[in-house]
Amino acid sequence: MKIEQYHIDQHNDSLFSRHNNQFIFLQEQLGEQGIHAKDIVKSLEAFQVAIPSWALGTGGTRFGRFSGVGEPRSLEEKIEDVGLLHALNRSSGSISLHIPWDIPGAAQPIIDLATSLDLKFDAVNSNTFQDQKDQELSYKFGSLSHVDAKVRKQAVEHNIEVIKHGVNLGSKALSIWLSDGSCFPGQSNFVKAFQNTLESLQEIYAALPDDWKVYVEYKAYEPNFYSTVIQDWGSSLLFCQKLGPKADVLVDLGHHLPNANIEQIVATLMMEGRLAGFHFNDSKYGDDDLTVGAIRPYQLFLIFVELVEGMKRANRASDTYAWMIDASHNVKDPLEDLLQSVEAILIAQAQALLVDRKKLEQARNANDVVLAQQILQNAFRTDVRPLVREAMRLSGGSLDPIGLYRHLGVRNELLNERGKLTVATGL
Ligand code: PSV
Ligand code: MN
Ligand code: MN
Repeated sequence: MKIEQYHIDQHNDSLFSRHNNQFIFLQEQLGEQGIHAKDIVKSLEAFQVAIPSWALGTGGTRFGRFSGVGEPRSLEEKIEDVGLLHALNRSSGSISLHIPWDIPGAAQPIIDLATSLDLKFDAVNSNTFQDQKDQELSYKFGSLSHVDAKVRKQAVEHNIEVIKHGVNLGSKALSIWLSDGSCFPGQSNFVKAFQNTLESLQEIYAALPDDWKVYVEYKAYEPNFYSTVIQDWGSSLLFCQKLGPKADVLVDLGHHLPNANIEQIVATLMMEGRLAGFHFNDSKYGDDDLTVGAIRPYQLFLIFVELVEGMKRANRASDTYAWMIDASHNVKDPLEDLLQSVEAILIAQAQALLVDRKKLEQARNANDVVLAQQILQNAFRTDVRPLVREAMRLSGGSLDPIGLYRHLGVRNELLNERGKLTVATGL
């Protein structure tokens, strides 16, 4: 299944007049406030969000997995699925692989396929949170932190292997998420677990090519429910500071304790120049991995207020950070779900770009709390969807990605090609 440009153009033609009216109206409204809609559209066009290979199949819960139809059966088909997303929204121009869920064979045909769909390879992810078939030593009691040096060595070697796969594909970063920790008080020596992990990470760090980065992801709990070795942004930052400039902190929205002020964490990490990027998702209770913006869109907006400010202060373009979706669940078509997530990210970014920073600073300096809140909420309450649509249209994408996806019967086509009982590899 391939979505051709003429499919997009024809569909856009039928929607253009309505869209254009909405865009021009909003452009005028923003113009009256001194905001240039076209500048925002340009920033949105440049913003690319990586798609994780493990989100292309229907996710599971620990109680069961109800697989969808036409799911990708191989890495090639996963790349094709991301190609469909990118054709529709022009904002999903890369794929993030999880190894060994994805084992690239010969690199060149994989690269050629990705290039033909205008895709790049984002960070590669290692996996030492599961035992694989034929694996010599078990990760049941940890990997990079394990009390046994032989297990740590095996986990380090796996990460180095993942770097090699990434180098072959043109990735530039390794993402590490450890499930290491303990389920019961007394089970683990916190200090030794930290030090073992640091030593292991140092070995991995030493194997990074010059132009590579390592992203250190933290998570407060799950699957270990008493302690995790890299439990929060402070621990992650500590590891990164000890490792060196190629290590930065990766923030996954779902990995915080309830009610954590994530936007403040983001501001602090950006102030220190140590934010690697994001795993976007949403949650009501824990690491729910729900569609981005589905539960707490205001929080997402507030995070983007800090991201936009931090990028400006550091004079760094958005493509120097790692933006990825890390969401997947069991009741939606995964491709439609990912389209919703990308749209939510662009909406939050557009809203954050509306914030009048000068006025906000003035209000803060005058301790005008009401005005400061108003400035943020006015931006948040603006319907910026015409800006997002315009950005997608101008970069060759669809004005209504999900509408076109349904209109073309993409899932049905995939069902015909791949069959009913396919099970995506991965989660
Ligand atoms: C763990 O919850 C996580 O957020 C990590 O990023 C993993 O790589 C990913 O989900 C898939 O398990
Ligand atoms: Mn994650
Ligand atoms: Mn997670």
